[in-house]
Amino acid sequence: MADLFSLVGAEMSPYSVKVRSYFRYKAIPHQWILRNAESQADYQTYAKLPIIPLVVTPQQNGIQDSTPIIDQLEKLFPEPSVHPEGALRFLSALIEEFGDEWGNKWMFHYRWAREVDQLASAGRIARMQAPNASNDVHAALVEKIRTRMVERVWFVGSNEVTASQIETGFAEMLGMLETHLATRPYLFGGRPAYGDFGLWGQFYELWTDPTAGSLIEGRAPRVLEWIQRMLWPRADSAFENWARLQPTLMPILKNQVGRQFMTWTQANERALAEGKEEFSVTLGNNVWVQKPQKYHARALALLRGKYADVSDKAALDPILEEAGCLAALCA
Ligand SMILES: N[C@@H](CCC(=O)N[C@@H](CS)C(=O)NCC(=O)O)C(=O)O
Repeated sequence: MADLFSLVGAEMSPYSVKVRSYFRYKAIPHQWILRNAESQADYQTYAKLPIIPLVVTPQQNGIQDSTPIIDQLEKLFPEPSVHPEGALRFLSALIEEFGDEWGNKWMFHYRWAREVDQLASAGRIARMQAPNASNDVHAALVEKIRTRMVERVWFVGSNEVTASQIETGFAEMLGMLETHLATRPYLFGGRPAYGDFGLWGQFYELWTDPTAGSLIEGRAPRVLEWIQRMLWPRADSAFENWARLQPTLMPILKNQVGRQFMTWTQANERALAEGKEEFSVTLGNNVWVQKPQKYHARALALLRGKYADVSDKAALDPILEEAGCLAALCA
């Protein structure tokens, strides 16, 4: 047991399942520990932030935040690498960040916007927290969780103004991803890349909820296969090159990552710098309104660091420029 990593997380946490999928891909010996009252003492010993997932190494060090967790593990377990070569390596990191941050808006919105999803999700969380509760206690817990989470949905920017934009954006992404995955098992070809893990964590959760799950199952069979494949990812063949990926990946980079996420990112950053309570930004043809997200600044700094570390940007910059992503990275 001494060589085991512990992964404290929850089935309904996109960042937890993202890291679990990575552990499985790398065949890293680990135990999955459900975050609940029973694991509380261990969790408190190693967690510095009140979030999951938490990874505890065999040397008893706690690591948090799924992106740095994977970065650290990738150094210890470099094969098979999750990083494609050249410009694709950064594009994969960009999609990872997009999944974590923008994909989380779809996920959180769909989970808590409608009654059918609220009840299904609060019910699952309540059973996870208190599996032995009587029916009455369970019902009260469901209501408590539902009320608390619905109140928090504004946090990711889901509100009356943005709800339809989030849903339209998700439908567009689903269509583009379906096309992209029609000829390949993973985002960058025959094996999972860093970007797959970030985007997949959110898609997996969307799939397990009633409304988004039915959209995926009804409209996007290739995406569904990818979601199921990524539960136990495998290296089937090599990564593809940009020439092959470009026709169906560039539309995703342009319409989703550049036009929406990176534009939003810059506006969020400005709003934080100006100490604003709320900000608005034009994304495509719509005006988006929300309170700034503090946490995002750290993730953006990390992404900019990765961009700065790319030694030869000759192939990368024209792609980022065309996708509308360059300005936010060079700021
Ligand atoms: N950026 C972090 C985000 C982690 C996160 O937000 N986790 C959520 C669950 S998915 C959490 O623990 N939230 C606090 C809570 O639920 O009390 C990561 O990638 O690990």
